[in-house]
Amino acid sequence: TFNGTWKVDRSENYEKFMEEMGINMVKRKLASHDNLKITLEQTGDKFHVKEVSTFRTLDINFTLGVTFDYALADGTELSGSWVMEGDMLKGTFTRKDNGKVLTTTRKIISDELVQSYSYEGVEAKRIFKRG
Ligand code: MYR
Repeated sequence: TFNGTWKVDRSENYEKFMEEMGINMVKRKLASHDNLKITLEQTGDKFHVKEVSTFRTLDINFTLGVTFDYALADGTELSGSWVMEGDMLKGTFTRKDNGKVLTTTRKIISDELVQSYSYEGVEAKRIFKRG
C-alpha cells in the first residue's frame, strides 16, 4: 500500500531532469533541497495527496483514470491522470504550455517509495522513506 507519509531521502538525475523541463539554475538549486513530503491516502480508486515542501503546501484529489490539472511549484501547468498497473502507479501528464508529455511512476521497493520521472528522454528518480 502507498498509504502514509513519505519524505524524500535522495534523488537521481533530478537536476538534469529539471534542466530539461526548463527550470533555471537558481530554482533547480532550491528545488534539490525542497524537503518534499507527500502523504498518500487511497480509498478505492480515489487518492488524496498532501504535498508539503519548502515551496508550498498543497492538497490534491484524483481518481484513477480520471484527468485532472496540477501545477508544478514554478507554475508550469499539467493535465493528466494516474492509473494502477499491477502494484505500480503510472502517471501520464501533458504540459499545457508546450504539449509535451511527462510520465511518472510510483512503486514501493523494499520499504521505500520510488518515484520515477521521464520527460523528453531524460529520466530521474526521487526516493522516499516513511516518515
Ligand atoms: C500527485 O499525485 O502527487 C499529484 C500529481 C503529480 C503529477 C505529476 C508530477 C510530476 C512532477 C514533476 C516534478 C519535476 C519538476 C521539474
